[in-house]
Amino acid sequence: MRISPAAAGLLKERDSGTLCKHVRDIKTLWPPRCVEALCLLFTRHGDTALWLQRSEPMKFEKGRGVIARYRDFLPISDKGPVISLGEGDTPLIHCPELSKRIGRGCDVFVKNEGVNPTGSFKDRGMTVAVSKAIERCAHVLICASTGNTSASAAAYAAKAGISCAVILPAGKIASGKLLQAFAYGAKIIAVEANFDDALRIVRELGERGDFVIVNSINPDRIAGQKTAAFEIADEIGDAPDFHVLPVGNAGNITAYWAGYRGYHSQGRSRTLPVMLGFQAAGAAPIFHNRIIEQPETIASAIRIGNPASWKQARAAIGESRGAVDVVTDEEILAAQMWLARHEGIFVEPASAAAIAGLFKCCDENKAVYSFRKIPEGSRIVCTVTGHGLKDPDVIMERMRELKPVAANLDAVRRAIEL
Ligand code: AN7
Repeated sequence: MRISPAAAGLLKERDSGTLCKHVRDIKTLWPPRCVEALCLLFTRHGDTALWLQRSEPMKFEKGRGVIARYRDFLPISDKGPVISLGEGDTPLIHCPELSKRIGRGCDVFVKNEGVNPTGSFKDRGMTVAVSKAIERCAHVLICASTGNTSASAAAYAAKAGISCAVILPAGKIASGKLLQAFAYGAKIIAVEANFDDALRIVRELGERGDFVIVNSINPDRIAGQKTAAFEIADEIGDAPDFHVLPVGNAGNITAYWAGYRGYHSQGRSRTLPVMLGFQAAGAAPIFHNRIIEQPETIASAIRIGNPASWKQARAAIGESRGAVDVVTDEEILAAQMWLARHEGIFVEPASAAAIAGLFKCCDENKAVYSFRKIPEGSRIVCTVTGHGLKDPDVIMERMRELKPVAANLDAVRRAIEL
């Protein structure tokens, strides 16, 4: 039987534990429920070595992921397993055209979370949640999702070699995200309900102890998502003056605020940003301060009527003297196209809510929070949360049908029309 030196080392270390000696019946050990049981199995079944190898230290420096970079700030011990796909370290892009819209010498940066391994910000929290789940000997992950959480959970479960069930509102998931969950091998369950009902079912299943919930009600998810704030502060050299982002289940705004506060309290940054969250007009429970029974928006990722981190989001907004506001579906789609065509950043509609929100802040009459009187030279960061290719359907409908032209220079020149 061939095993890597790292796996052998881990095995030796764990095998000295007392549990192994007490486990007798091999049948009760499969699927393995704890690392010690795995060690015992390992001695009889060579293939379990594969599982142990997953915990090997990363072989290359680049793209090692957020746990390797920020372990000291995360609930991950030195010896804990790390399940990573190289998430994080996403570009903070200076956007001159967006900056011009604000004026007053302000700088707008877009934190492009769409370039994470599964194309959304969820991977930051998922690497921590799944690593901790493995440490606690989980063997099935479960989540409710509007799409991105399910894609991310499915990918990290695949990397960890465990199962994943995703509970989705039927017919309301963007095609790219559903496709991802399927490709990564998750068990997909579509329910005749919205996200809020799906999350309620998941909470109940989680209470029975058979599943580890990897929605953002799992604090390990929030812990991992804080790393986006760390990256921004590390890159700018301080927190930005304003942070603009879309809000759905409100985990991300909670995590960013916790991240900025954590860095501030440790003296790693001198300032704290004003947090500005944007909900879709038809799915804006925090803005209206009431549960929305039937949320509706083209931005299916944030089609949420009863956010799990509602209170924490309110605290983030209150403590940072920020605001929550709404943007319409029309504003969202216009912002999505604008960002793609002026800055070369193609994001999904939910992410474009942040950009639509930024535009709204420039309009003193409509905005809850106006940028008209902000200090000159302010630094504004907008998080765009997911890649545009995940949700191609709306844009596809708008594209004119492509009619082939003859394969000669004249015909092609005429077709270019420039
Ligand atoms: C692209 O995948 O809730 O306010 O189940 O996919 O932290 O919920 C997705 C949310 C923004 C809102 N942008 O973030 C899910 C899910 C995109 C998203 C949000 C989501 P939170």
